[in-house]
Amino acid sequence: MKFFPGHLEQGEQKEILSQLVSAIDQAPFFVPRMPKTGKSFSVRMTNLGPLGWVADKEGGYRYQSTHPETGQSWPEMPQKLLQIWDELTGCPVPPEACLVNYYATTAKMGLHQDRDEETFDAPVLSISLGDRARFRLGGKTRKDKTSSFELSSGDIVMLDGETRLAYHGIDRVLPHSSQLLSGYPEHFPDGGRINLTLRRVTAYSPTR
Ligand code: MD6
Ligand code: FE
Repeated sequence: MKFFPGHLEQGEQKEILSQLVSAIDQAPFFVPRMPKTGKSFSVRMTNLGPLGWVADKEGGYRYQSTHPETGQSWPEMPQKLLQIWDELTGCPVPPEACLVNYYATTAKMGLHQDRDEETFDAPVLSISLGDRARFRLGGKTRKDKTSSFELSSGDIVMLDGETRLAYHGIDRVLPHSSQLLSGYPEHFPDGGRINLTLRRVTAYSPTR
């Protein structure tokens, strides 16, 4: 795991957020559902880039090139996000999916592994915007001990190498701990937190 606290300055956070708001108008948040039970996630999601992660009762967890409700392609991945990926991962290929998670005040995310990708060679890069949250990180099995730390707006976490398949989740969001989302009251009336995870989905051949 690599942790880059405060990696993004406030101006950069605002730039990414304004691009996200345009993207959300094109690809609105949807409510993901658990494959077997059909139970809703408390987090709302959308995606940027050629592929997006979706979850529903019928089709399970998967990547697809279109929004599950509008049927439209996902909005383009902003150049700024591609730059951050290049700079921090050193991965020879670009990310194909940027999953956008929106947490209103009481949303959380259970302990999970990110394992729906075809390759685990590339890291997953996670960018936090808005309210602070308690992030929990464990090991490769659900039984491994976990520890938690706080993520603030502008922080970046990279799950790579041994931690690429580590269990992780969000215990809770600290309501009103950031002002960043208050610039868009019609989109985020009660503030909240946005997390972006950049992923490589398809396999690639190593460059030497
Ligand atoms: C979140 N993050 O921070 C949820 N996944 O809201 C993730 O699920 C995550 O932070 C893969 C790698 C890093 C992450
Ligand atoms: Fe994850």
